[in-house]
Amino acid sequence: MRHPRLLSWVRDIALRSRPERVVWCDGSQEEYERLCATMVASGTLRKLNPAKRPDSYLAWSHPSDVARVEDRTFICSEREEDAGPTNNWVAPDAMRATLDKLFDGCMRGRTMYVVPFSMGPLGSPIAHIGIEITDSPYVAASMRLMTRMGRAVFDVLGSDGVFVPCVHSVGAPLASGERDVAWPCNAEHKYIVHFPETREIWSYGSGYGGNALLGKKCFALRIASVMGRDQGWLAEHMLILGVTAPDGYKTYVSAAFPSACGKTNFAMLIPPHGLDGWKVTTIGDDIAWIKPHADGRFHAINPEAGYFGVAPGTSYESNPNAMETLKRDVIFTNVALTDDGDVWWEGMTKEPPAHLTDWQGQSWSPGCGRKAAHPNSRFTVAATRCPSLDSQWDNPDGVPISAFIFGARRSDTVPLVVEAASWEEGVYKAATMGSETTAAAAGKVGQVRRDPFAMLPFCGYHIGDYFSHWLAMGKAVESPPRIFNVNWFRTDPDGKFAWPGFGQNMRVLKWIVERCRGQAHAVQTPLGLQPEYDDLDWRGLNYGPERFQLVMSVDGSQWKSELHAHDELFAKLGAKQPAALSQQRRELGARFAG
Ligand code: SAT
Ligand code: MN
Repeated sequence: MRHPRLLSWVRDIALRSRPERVVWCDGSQEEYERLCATMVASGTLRKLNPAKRPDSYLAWSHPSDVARVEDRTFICSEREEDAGPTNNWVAPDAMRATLDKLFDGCMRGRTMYVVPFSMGPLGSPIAHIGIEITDSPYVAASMRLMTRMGRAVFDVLGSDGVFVPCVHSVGAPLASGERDVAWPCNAEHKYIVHFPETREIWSYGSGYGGNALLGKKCFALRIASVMGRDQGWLAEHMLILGVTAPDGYKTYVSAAFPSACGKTNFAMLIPPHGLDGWKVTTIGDDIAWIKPHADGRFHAINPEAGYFGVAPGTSYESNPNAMETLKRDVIFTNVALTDDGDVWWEGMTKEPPAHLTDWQGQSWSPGCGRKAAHPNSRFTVAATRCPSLDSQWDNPDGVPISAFIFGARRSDTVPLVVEAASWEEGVYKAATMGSETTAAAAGKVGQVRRDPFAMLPFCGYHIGDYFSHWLAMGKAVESPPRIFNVNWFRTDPDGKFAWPGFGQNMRVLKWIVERCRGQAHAVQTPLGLQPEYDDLDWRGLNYGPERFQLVMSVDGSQWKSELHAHDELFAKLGAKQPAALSQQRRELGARFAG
């Protein structure tokens, strides 16, 4: 490794945080096993029964460190207006002063790992490199599953290549002789900090998921969204999947949903009975980097190389491919432990086991009134374990995208599917999307909030500028993708889901790819272009026109308050409100009035 800037940065962080030792990670299997063995010895990980779940581990976090902390997440741009109304802003100098204090000696008694990683196929023109410094072996091991991590990154960097510096500490220095706890973190101080101009990430106090695996939301979304704005591409909270039709034609689509709304299930979908000739393959389940390609289309890569998916609700019924992916080589976090050394979570089986140890280490039995797994418990596993992995998933050229799908979690108002009549209309719909909150972020669950492009907690700059960037990107390629909205979560008058979801979502996906191929029919409605009952393929499913009407219905009075919520979002944008979206709002209002 001969990269003077990188070396002096690592030296500087070590001098400030004063770890006991510094380890440069090479990304090897031996190193991964060593990290896991260290964590088994320290009590961070428990090795699962190798007969049940080979080479797999379970971590239980501190009960205060279980999800992303959006109110402790900061975009420290030079000017406050560049962070915009949806981000927490602190002036860079003030934040640097805070970080100086926090990081002073914060790694005492710990090992500091230097983790080189590539987001995207090594050397791909769409990929970018990061180096994470962390005092958490859990983070180092997870980064090996989630990214292309290791020594080869230094070859790509050469002696002066560009990388995003990511500094992470659990914020729990050890006094000499002090015994470590199983999940070190800082219950009082948490800071997830981004400096967009200098493209730096600093994270303090949490060891969990997106707070700590800095390649994910911090780099691949918040910092990358800024890079995309400046360089003319898109970093999106989107899965990428391929759909192969019975005639062999393959279509790639990219779909944005808020956290914990089934992106992993959709990305690994198995077509239901009746649509047996169709096939879905997986490129990614959470993030897409999308760049204009010389062929006149957008090409996308999955910058990640693994899945950090929500465990509860994952089952052989809801997602057989995920269950197969999880058979071995997995790190589970905050799920329950079975008496024979395996894992369990709510929804994995219809009948829960008679006895478990819950995610907080307490004895658990059905009916005890507590959840056995935390609602935001997760699995971390390499993409290469996934049976539906697409043959092109590692292609440095990416895959051409034919459709963007935006999904929200709404029990009412928003219909099952609608296609935008134009790029501008699609951008409007994505920008004004509302969704019920989930356990992926600390805070209240089930409240509708505007979540533009499913990027509310992930856009690293002013959301109004982000809308303008999207509007402009529609002209960056000759053939921009079509834009669709979906909602799998409509409920009936009894409060039950009215759409069967999961594999049955293939019926909607089929209509979408057929629209892209000019093969499917739609009617114009006040909301856009929508299928009629006979436009979807119902073979193998008993789902009548009345049920369809229920999930497709658009209620004028609900839309009145929906449009009001759009206006409240736009009111926050002030002068950054793009004129094209004001125009869309006027047209939509007129269609509902008329
Ligand atoms: O950000 S995490 O990776 O912890 C989870 C999510 O919000 O999708
Ligand atoms: Mn996500």
